[in-house]
Amino acid sequence: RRIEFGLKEALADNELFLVYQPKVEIQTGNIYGVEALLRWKHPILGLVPPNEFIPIAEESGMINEIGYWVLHEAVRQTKEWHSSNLDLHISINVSPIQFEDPYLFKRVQNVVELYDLDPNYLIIEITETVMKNEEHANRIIRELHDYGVRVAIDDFGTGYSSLSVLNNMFVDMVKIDKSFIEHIVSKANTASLVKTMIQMGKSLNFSIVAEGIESKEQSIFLKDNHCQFGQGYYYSRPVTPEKIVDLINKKT
Ligand code: G
Ligand code: G
Ligand code: MN
Ligand code: NA
Repeated sequence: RRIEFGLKEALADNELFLVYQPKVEIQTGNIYGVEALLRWKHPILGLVPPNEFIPIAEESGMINEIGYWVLHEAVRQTKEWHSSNLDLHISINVSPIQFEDPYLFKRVQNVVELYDLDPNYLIIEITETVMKNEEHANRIIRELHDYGVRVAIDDFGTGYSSLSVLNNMFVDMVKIDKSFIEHIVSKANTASLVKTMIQMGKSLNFSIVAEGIESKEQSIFLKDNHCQFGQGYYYSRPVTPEKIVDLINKKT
């Protein structure tokens, strides 16, 4: 297919780039870190959305190579921010295919050491899908966790994993899917569900990130209910690294 063909050149021709969405401490509004989100600017097709090319990269196996490019680039950028005294944490999305790689931990460790990043600044985002192979997932999560890299469960609530997954695994962060946040102000049952998830985070000892916050009302609800972190267009869309610096300087 046309996109698949182009994707092979995308890496070599520098057509891939990352944008970064702030992750905010809800109580203070301070930017705690950023999530790296992949973009592809095709020379003819223009900007191809990740929802179109990531599935193709996964089917063709190219996601591994692309995934390591993302890891390198995001860690490199984070070190650049650190050298200008911007103390940001970095979150990276890892595809379930990449997660199957038995050497994933080693590869992550290599990149962290190459750029001399404190591993505590790196957060790996995975979806509930990876729990299908529970033993393998557990081993990798444990290795990352022991090394100091944190693991977040992305899009939580949309998969089929049970609460026991969160209880038995070394998961450090849970991101409540935006389909829930969308209705926290308008639907009472969604509001209680989200409150329960926040409580659960407190008792099981992982932080909660609310995704897809688009309104002030939603942010107030989450603040009142002691949710720790938030992301969404209300705070900022994904932006260039330069824009991240501007956003932080404007705040201080
Ligand atoms: O910005 P948004 O349109 O950025 O992202 C769409 C989807 O693509 C999301 O599900 C997001 O997790 C996924 N995505 C964005 N960047 C990456 C990446 O670097 N690797 C993987 N595996 N998925 C990504
Ligand atoms: O699957 P994951 O959570 O990694 O991807 C995040 C996706 O959500 C990206 O496509 C990102 O651009 C998008 N996103 C971030 N904030 C908002 C928001 O406030 N509203 C909506 N609709 N999408 C958002
Ligand atoms: Mn994510
Ligand atoms: Na998500």
